[in-house]
Amino acid sequence: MREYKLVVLGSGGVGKSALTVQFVQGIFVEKYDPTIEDSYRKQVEVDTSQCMLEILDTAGTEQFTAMRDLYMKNGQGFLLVYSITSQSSFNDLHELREQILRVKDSDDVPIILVGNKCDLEDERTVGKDQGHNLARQWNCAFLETSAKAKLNVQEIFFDLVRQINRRSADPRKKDSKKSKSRCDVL
Ligand SMILES: Nc1nc2c(ncn2[C@@H]2O[C@H](COP(=O)(O)OP(=O)(O)OP(=O)(O)O)[C@@H](O)[C@H]2O)c(=O)[nH]1
Ligand SMILES: [Mg+2]
Repeated sequence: MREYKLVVLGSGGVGKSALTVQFVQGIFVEKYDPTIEDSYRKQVEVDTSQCMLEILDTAGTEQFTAMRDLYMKNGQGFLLVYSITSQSSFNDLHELREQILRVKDSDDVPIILVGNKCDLEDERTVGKDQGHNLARQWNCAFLETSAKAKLNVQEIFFDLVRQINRRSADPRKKDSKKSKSRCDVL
């Protein structure tokens, strides 16, 4: 069975763990308990193929940057999560994406932009158009989700699996290293 290493990234409190636990266990975690690092395994069927997903739920807090390089290196697909109630969580994703592209040394990494907590419409500060625009700029997928209302939770994980499948099916995308000038190397 094919294995997929997925990494959930984003600022503290945006709902990375709630989305992961809702997907893996089908329950909504109401209590906020900041994560250090948790990993989950779940077998799912995507487009008639059995897949084993290994999901790394990371810490939103900044203390563990050395670890970040390592799990970015190992990860095959990335969920970049912000909360629609927090503009700063949206802004924080730029740096994370830069780090992913740098560590993977590629411009073409499976990524989905996730605007979580979309059940909290009254507290929204990040417009849906902002999410769409950023995804267009990054040339990546985008969905708004709610771990609480169980909206689009399965979709974001399945989308990443499909992105990874597409890349391995397309030989042109297999070696998409950034073109490096000699100056970069020296
Ligand atoms: N209303 C609402 N609350 C949510 C949603 N997702 C998460 N929460 C709540 O937001 C708080 C933080 O959620 P977590 O999943 O722990 O956040 P996190 O991103 O894992 O945070 P760190 O582990 O510190 O990085 C918790 O109280 C959750 O219950 C959602 O979709 N809607
Ligand atoms: Mg967490």
